[in-house]
Amino acid sequence: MGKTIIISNRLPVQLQISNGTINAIPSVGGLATGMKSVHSGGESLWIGWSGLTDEDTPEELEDDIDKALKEHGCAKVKLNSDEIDGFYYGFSNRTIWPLFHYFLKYSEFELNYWDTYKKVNQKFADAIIENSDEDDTIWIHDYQLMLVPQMVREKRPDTTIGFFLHIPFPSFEIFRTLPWRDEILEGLLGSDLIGFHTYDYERHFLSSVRRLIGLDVSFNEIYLDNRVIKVDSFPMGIDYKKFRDAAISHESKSQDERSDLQVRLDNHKASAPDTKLILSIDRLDYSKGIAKRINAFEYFLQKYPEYKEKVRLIILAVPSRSNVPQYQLLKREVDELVGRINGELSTINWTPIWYFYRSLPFESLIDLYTSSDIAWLTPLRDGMNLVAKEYIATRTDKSGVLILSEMAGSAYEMNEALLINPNNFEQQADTLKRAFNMPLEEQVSRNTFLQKRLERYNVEVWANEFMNALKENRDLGQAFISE
Ligand code: ADQ
Repeated sequence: MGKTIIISNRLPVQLQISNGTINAIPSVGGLATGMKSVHSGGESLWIGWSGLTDEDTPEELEDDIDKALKEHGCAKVKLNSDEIDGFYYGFSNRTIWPLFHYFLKYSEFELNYWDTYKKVNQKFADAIIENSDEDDTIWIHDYQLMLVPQMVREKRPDTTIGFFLHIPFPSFEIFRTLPWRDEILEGLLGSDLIGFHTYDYERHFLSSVRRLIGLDVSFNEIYLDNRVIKVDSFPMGIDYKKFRDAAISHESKSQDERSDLQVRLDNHKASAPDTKLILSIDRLDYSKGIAKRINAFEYFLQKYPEYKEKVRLIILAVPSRSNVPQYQLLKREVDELVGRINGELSTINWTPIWYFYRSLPFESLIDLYTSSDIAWLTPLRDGMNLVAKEYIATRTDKSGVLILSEMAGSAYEMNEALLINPNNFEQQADTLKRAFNMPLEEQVSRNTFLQKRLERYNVEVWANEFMNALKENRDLGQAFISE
């Protein structure tokens, strides 16, 4: 049996060169965090972009770069800065990302972006062919690489190929606006199995396949050129044990071992025991609804002024795609909102919002998860949202309230959370009040169900289920051909 080849735009480590030394920095983001535990456990090779453009890579360091990547079980696809601009910042993040998150007005239909996307997808497909054998199983990830399955299929008609989309697949009415809609569907249909986080995304995809390219679809199977392509939903889990264990060891830390952030959080608790901490963590992305959340927080304090000095909102926004204008605008908007609200409402003893715009180490994430009474996550659209699951996993005493947007894929599996519509400020203000006053027994009861589910359906189970379904479908497909 061959190896598993994982392919994604970014590798689980990003390389940086400073003073001739190569540093490997762990990648942040849902895909990297989730798949890392799958990759480190098994026989696999991960192919992707290293984070260095050709222009940033001195020729004499090429071999050292390959060696550094090999240590992490990785191989690189080389990209120059024009390719990164057109493929990543362009088609992936200025066309597909906004469109698939229902931000139609942000989506740019630029022929140049599309041409570079095709060219770079071909580079990824070539790297797969170069680094794999016929009997390997290929698992391609996410919206940056939707043409790759068919490009590999053309060269390796019998190879087993799976594809997983980490973001929503939009409804037919949205998807049909894309000028290259047929090509994207045909690219994906090179796979044997196409996975989505939720049944709705799966349904939207099947409906587009049926209505746009008129293929024969039966239930969740598509018949094409003597092949059966299976479409299914696999809601992604987290490395539950990793978060749980980190929270347990966090509790046993002595005073001296506590991080500066934890000391600050502890001091806050000690000086204002009645004040509750509300946490929000996201990449700084318009799909995550950060600006709306801050406005809703202000509305909450207007509607229920008795909570002034009783709550503090911590916003951790991780810098993301800062070359794209919409992200720069959002950064400015969030900076201004936080400044205005803190300026207007702060008192000697109280700053309503603590705002961090940076990527924090894993330990600091745990400090924040374990110290916050409420997690408030309000994406306007989100494929899954792993932060919601990570917060629950770290609540070792089962206390804590999760307020979660219904527009996140994770809401389908997290019914015991307080689910809200992020556009409804009235409902959010009332839900924050409810969370603030929720009796401990109710918190424990809700989190017991949530934790059990997260522990059972962790990221390893998720990956295994996908891989098993892929192999099963391959066998089924072969039986279909020989009939
Ligand atoms: P993302 O949009 O990146 O992922 P999310 O699922 O919330 O969103 O994952 C973020 C990840 O980054 C979490 O695992 C979190 O721990 C980590 N992280 C956040 N802030 C951090 C920080 N400051 N420092 C270090 N790590 C941090 C995309 C889709 C999601 C989908 C995932 C997985 O947009 O909808 O859930 O892929 O499929």
